[in-house]
Amino acid sequence: MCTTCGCHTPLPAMPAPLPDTSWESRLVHLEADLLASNDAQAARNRQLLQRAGVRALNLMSSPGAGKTTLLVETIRRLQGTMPVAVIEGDQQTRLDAERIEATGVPVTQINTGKGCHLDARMVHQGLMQLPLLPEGVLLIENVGNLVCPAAFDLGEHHKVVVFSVTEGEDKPLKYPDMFRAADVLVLNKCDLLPHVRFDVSRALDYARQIRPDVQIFQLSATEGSGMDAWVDWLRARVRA
Ligand SMILES: Nc1nc2c(ncn2[C@@H]2O[C@H](COP(=O)(O)OP(=O)(O)O)[C@@H](O)[C@H]2O)c(=O)[nH]1
Ligand SMILES: [Mg+2]
Repeated sequence: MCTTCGCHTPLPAMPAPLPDTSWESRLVHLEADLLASNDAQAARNRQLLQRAGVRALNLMSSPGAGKTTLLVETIRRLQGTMPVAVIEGDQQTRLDAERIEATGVPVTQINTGKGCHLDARMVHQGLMQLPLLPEGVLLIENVGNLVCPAAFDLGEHHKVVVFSVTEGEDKPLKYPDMFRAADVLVLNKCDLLPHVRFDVSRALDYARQIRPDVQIFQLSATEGSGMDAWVDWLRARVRA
């Protein structure tokens, strides 16, 4: 029935709705395509690592939480016991790669330019430049950022969030995607606890609210406390 005057004139068939071509909708599709293509490359990376017998860790944090320091100290403890290789991600410079080079292990630096995270394609390029030796570990340092790196699978076996005591307890609640994605949390700079207002149990409660099964290490990369437990865990994961 006609909805205007109430007569019984059959209404013309409604035209099919036009496809939603708004920029918001196109953006959502683009993002979904981008993540799907990233996931496909990440699966290929994972296969490559699996075949080579290499366990990969993706270290993420805000800038300055201590990822490179933790890597250098971890490498010092692992050297001579297993092959180690490193992919360094930063927007600019080779500064972190140089710090790793000084330890003597193979490293490749990826500069993302305007990009705020590593993606699986970049990591694949890095893999092509590194020796991947059986029963070894690949350590990937992501770009310092608590947001975007959480969304990009790189083909790693573990995502590690490095969270330092100078950042405030509330970061797990403010950046839940990152703290949900990471299966391992390293609470770094614990040597500074006497000097900063940071409630460790509250911070860890927040982290567990976001991810109840998160594996936690409390340490100081510079002073060395807590490093043994972290390195033992890493060794066990590589042997597993
Ligand atoms: N006191 C203290 N400082 C640390 C610790 N780990 C790293 N730092 C310092 O934090 C700063 C940033 O470290 P860096 O490893 O470059 O952080 P990244 O940006 O996450 O790679 C440097 O000045 C480090 O010396 C730690 O355990 N304790
Ligand atoms: Mg760094």
